[in-house]
Amino acid sequence: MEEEKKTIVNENKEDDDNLIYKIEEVEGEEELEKADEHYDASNIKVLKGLEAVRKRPGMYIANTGEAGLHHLVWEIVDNAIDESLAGFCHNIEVTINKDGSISVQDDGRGIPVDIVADSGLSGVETAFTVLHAGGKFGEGGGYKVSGGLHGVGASVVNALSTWCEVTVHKDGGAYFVRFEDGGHPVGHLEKVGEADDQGTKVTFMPDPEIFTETTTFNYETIKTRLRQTAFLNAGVKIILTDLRGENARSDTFCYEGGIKEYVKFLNSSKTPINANVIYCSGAEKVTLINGEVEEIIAEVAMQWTDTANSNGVYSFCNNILTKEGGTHVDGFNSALNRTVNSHARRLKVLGDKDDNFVGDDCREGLTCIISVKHPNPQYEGQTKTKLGNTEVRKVVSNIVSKQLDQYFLENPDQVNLILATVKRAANGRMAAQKARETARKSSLTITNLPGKLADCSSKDPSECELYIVEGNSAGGNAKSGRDSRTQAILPLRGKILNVKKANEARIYNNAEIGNMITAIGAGIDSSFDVSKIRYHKIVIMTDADVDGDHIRILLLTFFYRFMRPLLDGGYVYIAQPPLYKIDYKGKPYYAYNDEQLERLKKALNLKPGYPFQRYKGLGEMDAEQLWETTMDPQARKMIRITIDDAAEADKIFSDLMGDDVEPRKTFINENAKFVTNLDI
Ligand code: 28G
Repeated sequence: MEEEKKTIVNENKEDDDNLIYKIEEVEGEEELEKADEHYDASNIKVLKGLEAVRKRPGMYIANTGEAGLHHLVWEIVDNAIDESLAGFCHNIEVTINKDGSISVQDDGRGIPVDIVADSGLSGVETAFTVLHAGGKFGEGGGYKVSGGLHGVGASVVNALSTWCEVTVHKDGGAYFVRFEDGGHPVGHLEKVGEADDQGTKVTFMPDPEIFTETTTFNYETIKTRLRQTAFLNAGVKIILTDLRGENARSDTFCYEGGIKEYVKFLNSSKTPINANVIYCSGAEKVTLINGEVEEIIAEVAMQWTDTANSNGVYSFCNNILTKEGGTHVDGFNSALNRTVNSHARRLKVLGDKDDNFVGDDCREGLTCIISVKHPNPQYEGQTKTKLGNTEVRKVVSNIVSKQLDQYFLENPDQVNLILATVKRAANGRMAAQKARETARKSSLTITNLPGKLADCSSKDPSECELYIVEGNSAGGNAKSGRDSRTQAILPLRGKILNVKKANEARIYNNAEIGNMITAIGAGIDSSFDVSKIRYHKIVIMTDADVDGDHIRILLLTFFYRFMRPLLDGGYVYIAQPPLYKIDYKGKPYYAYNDEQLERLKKALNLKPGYPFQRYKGLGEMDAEQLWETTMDPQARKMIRITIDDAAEADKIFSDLMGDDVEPRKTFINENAKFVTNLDI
């Protein structure tokens, strides 16, 4: 058997370059030898499959940009995590190699090396060449991470790599196979030696023909994801190492406390209400209508803080972030409401005549991780990130109801603190509602925009821009310098309210914020409707100094907490005024950073000591300069703010809002994950 197959592959290899092409021709031929028919047919299918992946990578990974590139890594790491969920892998090492390839190694059982009947190939080759071969991995009661949104298996990674090598240590042997040019095997899986340990190692080089934007792995991106993976899989040790560049970097993640530690981490710069993270967990077997029995594991970790925010609940199914929530979140919410209200009644925090607390009240300041493991998850929603399995709702709600109730009974001090927070939230909500109603009434009679706003004449939001400008004088210059057809200017006087600390009613009554809400014109908080925004670019323009940084953070925090869809939709930008100006032969030259300044000096051939101006604030530029350097859509540079990962973003904000000045300063420059550079 083995020998026959080798012959065929070697034959094909003679014309390796055109292997796929050649095989398409072969497909029509019916003269194939009987014995090889089965193998050849599946080989054709395999290579056609891999070719399909290369033709339309977008069907298998998010995109062919940086996100898609990193999906390859998640894909392989997820397979190692599956092996750890099965109980056999405890250590995972991820190494970015000097040549730019990446290796993932686990100490699991090793991918099977025996021949798989269906494909006639070894388990390893099957996994790396047959599309969706991964789909079977979960059979037999395992929990599969892959199979989620982009869980498409090792074969997709292989198809999108210039080369890929797999080493397996298993049952005393060391086995090796290499693939090239999008998944073509170079020979077969071979026993290359002995081994006294077990595990799998995969190394691959992403194909620059596919990933045309970049093939450079981002250490921070991988680090954040692996840390999250370690939090979600208690006890698994994940080591990330970067061998590129001068100094090797390395981070190790291992959390015995799992999601409990995740909550602690997310709250590390917030002030907790309940000192210890509350943890509920359990597993339930559910019999489906078709008689199948599935076991669902659920865990929830929660801690309230004094930070005003009711969106701190993050949910996962099989380690995949379920951004749109789903039945596990519904189950949690109903249990939380029931339990909080029943204890509020018992402890007379709610009187007989009072209405129940609503969901937002109960979640005020709450940071919560919900993690379920399900053998057969169904995803729904616009982005397929909403868990749909109805049986999960009851499982989570039962576990949380029972265990949170118990905790509240056993910890009277904690429950009182939590209920006080919930009550404060309810009071704030009611006051805010009143303030909102008053605001609505007055805005019904006067459809006036704020007096300070210099609006643009176009009424087409897609071409309109709102510049929020620090200080009245810069605001004046921006107003004279702008393109008044599409650019509106709203000057801000001094500092705006720190919304992290202010309560909601105060926010509605704050003049600067009120101006912003009316100018943007889409409401606020739960009534915010992004389809109504009057400008598709909201540009924050502040000085390049500490005060400017601070105002920018306050504005971003405000958007984050009260107009989140603005950030989700990528409508928020940061203007980039130049830092330096050199006057040379009667013409101004601008530089936006130190590196550019040096390049400019060289390009102009300036003698050392040639004078240049360092802009301290926007006010130092006249209207024309401000237009030329910072506002002219043809010439300006802006940074678009995006939120990749809400949990991380909230943490970043909390860090920034803390008392340290340093993290704020480095925010824009160093948080590449949070801020993506965009030339416009
Ligand atoms: C290092 C990077 C990525 C993996 C395993 C281990 C097994 C396995 C993987 O089996 C095939 C099909 C259904 C059982 C399972 C080994 C059972 C016994 C495994 C990885 C076999 C898949 N021995 N480790 N796949 N199933 N690590 N790491 O990919 O029937 S994938």
